[in-house]
Amino acid sequence: ARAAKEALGHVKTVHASRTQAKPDTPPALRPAKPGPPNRTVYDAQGAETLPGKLVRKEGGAATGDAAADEAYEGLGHTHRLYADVFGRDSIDGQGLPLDATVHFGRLYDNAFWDGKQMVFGDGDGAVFGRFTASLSVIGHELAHGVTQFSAGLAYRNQAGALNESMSDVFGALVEQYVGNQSAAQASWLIGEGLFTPEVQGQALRSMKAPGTAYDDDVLGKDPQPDSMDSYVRTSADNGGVHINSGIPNRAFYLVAEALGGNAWDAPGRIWYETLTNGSLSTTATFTVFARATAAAAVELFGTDTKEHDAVRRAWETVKVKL
Ligand code: ASN
Ligand code: ZN
Repeated sequence: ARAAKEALGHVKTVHASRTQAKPDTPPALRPAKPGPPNRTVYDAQGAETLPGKLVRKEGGAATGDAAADEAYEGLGHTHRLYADVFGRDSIDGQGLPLDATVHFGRLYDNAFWDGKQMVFGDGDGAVFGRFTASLSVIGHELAHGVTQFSAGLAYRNQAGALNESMSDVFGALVEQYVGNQSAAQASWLIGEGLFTPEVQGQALRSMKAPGTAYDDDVLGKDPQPDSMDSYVRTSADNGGVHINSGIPNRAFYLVAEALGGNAWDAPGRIWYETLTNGSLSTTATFTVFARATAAAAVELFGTDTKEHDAVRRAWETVKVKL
């Protein structure tokens, strides 16, 4: 039960016209078109040594092992979201190989990014099943790598909750993109399908309604706040990074709800721009981040546009001062 609880705690494109006087962007400054992914999946075979035994490389046949094949496919889907929608080539924007290890440890109730690769446990079978079963979890872990190579948000206090929220946002977007779900159709759940039938709960977290994802005898009630009124001040979990992420998660959901359509379009572009344009400091607070999303909305869509309004209103609803 304690291990399970810990898991919850963690658990412009410019078209140059021919007649334009301005010269094209010089080749050295032009971002390279994203290439295909370069995935490698390893099997730790129940040990906690990384990376483990290589079981599938890019282009290799399915292994027949569900965890290994889910990891391979999930990394591919996530790479495709960044490439197709945001023009980003992998975790570092430069085609970084995607490495993942499955069957990490025994009855291991978690998944993580270790600074270099993704790692997935099998779950204890009582509370959690295998962590590769949820595409939003695979997208969440890969997004930790993207954050590391972009804004570099520190993993503590509000910056840490923003780091966690970035992973939930892009984890949710991968699932929606692959399922071709609009913001209105999406579940906005992170880690759906991870709990065994023994657990009273639908997922690790809900971005739409933070604090309602589960309520169980073993796990207790989902502790996520849905506005600054219930912000949790704690020294546990690096200052409650997996708890307070509920606040920026809901802000993203509210932007997507207000704008309708697909969340990876305008909302995703605004958040991606904020994360990657170099304007955030590594210790950004919720207010600093909120202002940066408003600035990104203005930059991409213009002042007082519906996108700019949706962003301002969302932060107002979750009571983050702009
Ligand atoms: N599943 C957690 C996460 O990626 C693991 C952790 O907190 N290190 O946030
Ligand atoms: Zn995380």
